[in-house]
Amino acid sequence: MQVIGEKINGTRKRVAQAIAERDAEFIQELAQKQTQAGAAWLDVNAGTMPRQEPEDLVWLIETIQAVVDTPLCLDSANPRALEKGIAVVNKTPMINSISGEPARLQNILPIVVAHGCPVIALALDDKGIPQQAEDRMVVIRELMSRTRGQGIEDHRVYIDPLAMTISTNIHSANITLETMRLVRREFPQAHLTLGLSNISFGLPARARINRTFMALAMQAGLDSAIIDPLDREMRAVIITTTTLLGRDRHCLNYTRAYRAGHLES
Ligand code: THG
Repeated sequence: MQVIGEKINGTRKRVAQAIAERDAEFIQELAQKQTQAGAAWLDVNAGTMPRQEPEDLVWLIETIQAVVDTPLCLDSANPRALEKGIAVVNKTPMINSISGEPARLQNILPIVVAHGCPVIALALDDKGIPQQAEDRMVVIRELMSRTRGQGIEDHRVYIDPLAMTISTNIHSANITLETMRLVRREFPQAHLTLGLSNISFGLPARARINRTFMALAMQAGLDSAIIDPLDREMRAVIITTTTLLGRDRHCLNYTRAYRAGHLES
C-alpha cells in the first residue's frame, strides 16, 4: 500500500489558516509527522482560490521541502499552479489530477508528459461523476486511451474511481468497489488510488468507517490511498489485510510489525 498523506490540504480550516498566515512551522510539522509515519507521498493542496493558488502552492512546496525529501503529490486542477509548483519541486511529483473533463485533459496532460510525472486519473467528466460502475469505466477507458496515446505507461497512472460519502448515497461504497474490480481486470498494470476519507464525510466516528472501507478496497485491488498516515489503527488494518490477502509469505511482515509494536492499540 502506497500511502499518500492527506493532511496538507487547504480545504481543511487549520491548514487554510496556516497558509494565510505563512505559518511554516505548522505545515512542516505535518510534513515531518506524515513522513515519519511512512507516507510514500505527501498530498499538497493549496485550496481553491484561483488568484492565490499558484503562489500558495509554491510556498507550501518550498516550506515542506525545507524539512523532508518525501516526494509530493500536487493536488490541483489549476494548470498554472501545477506549472509553478513543478518549477520548484526537488523530486518528480505525482500530479493529482487529470479527469475526463476536456479542459483538464487538454491543459494538464501535456504537463504530465513534459515532466514524466506519475498521474492520478479521476473517473469523472464534464457531466460529473457517473452513478454506475460501468459508466465510470467509460470515462476511465477514455482516460487510459489518452494517456496511452501520449506514451504514458499504464503503471504510471493511478486510477481513482472516486469515493463519495455513504451519508448521501448508501450505494456509494459498493459502486466504488465494483469500479475497482472492473479496473483491475481491464487495466492490471495501472495503480488504483482513492481519496479514501471521503467515504465517511458527514458521519460520526469517521476513522472507523475509513479503516473498514480500507480492508474492503484492498480486496478489490486498491494499492495506493490518500489517507491520514498518523492513524495507527489504519496502519494495523493495512498490515493485517495485506497478510490475509496472501501477500505476506509466512506472515513475516505481520509478525515483524507485531514485534515493532505497530499492531498494539
Ligand atoms: N481523490 C483525489 N484527490 C483528493 C480526493 C480524492 N484530494 C482531496 C481529497 N479527495 C482527499 N484528501 C482528504 C483530506 C482530508 C480529509 C478528507 C480527504 C478529511 N479530513 C478531516 C478534516 O479535515 O476534518 C479529518 C481528518 C483530520 O483532521 O486529519 O476529511 O477523492 N485524487
